[in-house]
Amino acid sequence: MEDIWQSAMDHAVAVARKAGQVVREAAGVVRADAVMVKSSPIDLVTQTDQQVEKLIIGALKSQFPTHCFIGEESVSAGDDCSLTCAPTWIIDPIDGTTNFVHTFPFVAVSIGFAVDKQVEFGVVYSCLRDEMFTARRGKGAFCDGRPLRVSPRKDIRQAVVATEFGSNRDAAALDKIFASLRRVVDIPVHGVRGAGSAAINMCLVASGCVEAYYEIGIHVWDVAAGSLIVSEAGGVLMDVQGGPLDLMSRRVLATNNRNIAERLVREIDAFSVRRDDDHASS
Ligand code: LIP
Repeated sequence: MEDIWQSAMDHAVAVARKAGQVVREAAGVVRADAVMVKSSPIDLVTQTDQQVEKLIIGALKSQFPTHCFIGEESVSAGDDCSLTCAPTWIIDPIDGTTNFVHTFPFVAVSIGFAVDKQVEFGVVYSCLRDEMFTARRGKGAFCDGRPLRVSPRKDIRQAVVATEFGSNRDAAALDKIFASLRRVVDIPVHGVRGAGSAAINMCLVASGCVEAYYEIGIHVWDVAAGSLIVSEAGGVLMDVQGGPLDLMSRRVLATNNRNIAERLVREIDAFSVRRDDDHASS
């Protein structure tokens, strides 16, 4: 089994690099009329997202025709979004589409691979900055081959916390997002930041640049790869109300240690969003 997944990971890294080159070349030349919207006016998608997802899935399927695939744009187009025990590739062709449209430099190709619902390896290619983040279960996390380690800071008052406003503009959700933010700022922490890409926020936790990242409203393709990069760098993953991270719940809390995670759980005003695998109302 070991060798099979290692060669799959090597292939994923090569595919992510190729996909990232396409994204990099397209960034900065996105025409305003080529930007479309999905669930809300600030949930953006471009032809590059769709083209790059086809490129990634095509390249992976040619080597692994029997595997399952969950891709952001394929799910948007009506494909099933269920995580079963089967080997499953979880793909976000452009994590940070708004950044891509505006050439804000945090844009990632994210490829996670899960077996038995457990992420075996994760690849996040920060393509505008040309940084390749990788992790394999039990074998550590790396950026361009350098080992990653989370921040050693223990005191939340010395922490930088990353979070995002997401694309939900429902008034009740916004109230909770701002209430949480106010409480976190008021701890007080050293600062609050947001890269505009869940995958890159998680790589920032893994790299020790920020102590924590939380968000409600992300999708499994935003965080599958990044979750393993955080845990393999020594970090902690939780639900925003405590308890284990559920990749399909659309809620994530990633931190450098358990104390900071538990403190943030106390400050976050959590709310539920429709799960990625909720087929009842689709
Ligand atoms: C984005 C996430 C980000 C979130 C945005 C969006 P996309 O992913 O990475 O954390 O705040 O609303 O979901 O849509 O660019 O792949």
